[in-house]
Amino acid sequence: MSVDDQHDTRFGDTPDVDAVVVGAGFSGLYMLHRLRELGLSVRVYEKADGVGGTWYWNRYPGARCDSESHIYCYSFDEGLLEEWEWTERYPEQPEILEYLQFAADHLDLRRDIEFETEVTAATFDDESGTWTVETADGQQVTTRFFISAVGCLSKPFLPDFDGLDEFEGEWYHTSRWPEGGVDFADKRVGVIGTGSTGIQTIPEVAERAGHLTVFQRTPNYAVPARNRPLEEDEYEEIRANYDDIWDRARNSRLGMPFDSEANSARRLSEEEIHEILDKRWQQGGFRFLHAFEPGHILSNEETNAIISEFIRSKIREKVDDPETAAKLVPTDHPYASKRPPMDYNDYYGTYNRDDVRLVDVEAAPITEFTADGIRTADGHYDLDIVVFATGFDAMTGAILAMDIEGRDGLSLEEKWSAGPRTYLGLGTHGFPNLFTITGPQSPSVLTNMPMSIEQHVEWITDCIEFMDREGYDLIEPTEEAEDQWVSQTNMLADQMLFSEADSWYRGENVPDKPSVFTPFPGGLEMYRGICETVAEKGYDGFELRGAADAATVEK
Ligand code: N01
Repeated sequence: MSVDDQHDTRFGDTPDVDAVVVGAGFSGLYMLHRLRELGLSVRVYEKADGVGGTWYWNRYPGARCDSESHIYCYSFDEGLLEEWEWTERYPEQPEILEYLQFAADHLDLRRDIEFETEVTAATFDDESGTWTVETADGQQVTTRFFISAVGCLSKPFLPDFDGLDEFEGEWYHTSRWPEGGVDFADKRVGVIGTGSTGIQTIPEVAERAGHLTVFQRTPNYAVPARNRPLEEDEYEEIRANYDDIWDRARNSRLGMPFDSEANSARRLSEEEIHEILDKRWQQGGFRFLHAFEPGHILSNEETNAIISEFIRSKIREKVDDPETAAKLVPTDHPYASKRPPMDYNDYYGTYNRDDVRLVDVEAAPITEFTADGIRTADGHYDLDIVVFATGFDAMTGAILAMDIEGRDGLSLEEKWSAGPRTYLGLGTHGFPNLFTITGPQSPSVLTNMPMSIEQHVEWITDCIEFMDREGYDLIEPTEEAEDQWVSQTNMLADQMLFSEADSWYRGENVPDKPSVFTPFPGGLEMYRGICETVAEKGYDGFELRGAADAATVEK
């Protein structure tokens, strides 16, 4: 099908395009590629002036991906795998951005992307069975499929501190970093936040600033990443084994091809467990989370307690001052019940520097910004620059930033007011032909993202192909299937340790956001199997409506 030969809707109207995709990061780019292969006309809208998504925006010093580079890329295209070569074990932001630019050129994607164009609204019209998508610059385009590729961590969260307007210094959110960088030389800098981002950036800022004050509310379990250059022969071996690597990654819980030393620690002595942990500590990164089967670590209190204590002892070893060490040791949540961060550049050792100070804002919260800095309940800190490493309105924030209206005027914001409700994280009842790539209640952020993205994009592509082949215009999850999926996601989460941490996984970092566990916690392998079965059964749990007679077929 070409732009001039588009699919008529069931009432004969021709939409402007077959599909609108929002976002030109990993998911939007691949979605565009696959839909074009199907012969659909596609328009991608991207707010930024270039491709990259997360990797366009997150330019803060130290920004790097915690997934290993050889699996943090597309697996579907031999040419991409052959022509691209990562330089380090973990890819740095500029290199990932360059990779996505390279992929966009390699697949000739840019001609269907409108940059610097923000989608503000999308409204479904039941009469014509089409969506009307609106952009901030006043465009209106009709489309058959409306596909969100906005990412899970793309709407920054900025706490509402009193007095920020009065602050006379500079301030930046890590995910809206100026392209030219920030000059920290001789400046008194404050960093708020010690999540994955804060832990990546704090050692880098400490290197550059005159003085650094870190405002920490909750300490975290940072595991050494053990980054290093990738050697040529190592890379050759990776290339030679890619089929096996992808096969193992796709059929794993976390979308990573790593083995565990043992499925469970249950029958092992504490000494044996420590031996394994020591070995995995040396390997670093997510290989540590694979010391035992990750599902076991994430659900077994006893094993998790041993691992948590193991990391605490490592933190105490690293930090010279016992009082500072005590503040840095997490005791309020189990390891990995929040997203486990990685330490690239001696994060804990950074607190041994004379020019770095740690302030516990759980004990004495930030009360306000002043013209000269930050006031907490027990003092004032003079600052020239403040860095907000305060995270995101995750999982739903960027989708709900668009005013999405489904059948009968139902707004998505209203529908999700008590937390997201989806079927498979791919769609939601009341919103026909809306697909959400790595949407809430899919594995997404609990996995190596490109693996989950590819699985979603391929499933959506197959689904659209099926619809066209069988003569269906509209697809929409049934309410029953959705209710069942939400219950299943919650039930699995309740069996794990996630409820023991206040985290963005549960929306708890954003005031007034409903506290609901949002990713699907059963793992990529289980999830993939469920999605495949749904498709094999003719899209079980979805309602399909046909072109000719608008007949409703419940599967
Ligand atoms: O955000 P976070 P992030 N006063 O929400 C603190 C991904 N990522 O940007 O823990 C004081 O984790 C907050 O404190 P607390 C990764 O999935 C990926 O670091 O809520 N402090 C916390 O310390 C990650 O999980 C890569 O008590 C306040 C911090 O700010 C996700 O992005 C690299 C506060 C926010 O931590 C988000 O990480 C980097 C307040 N009012 C990140 N409000 C890759 O590898 C918040 N905080 C791809």
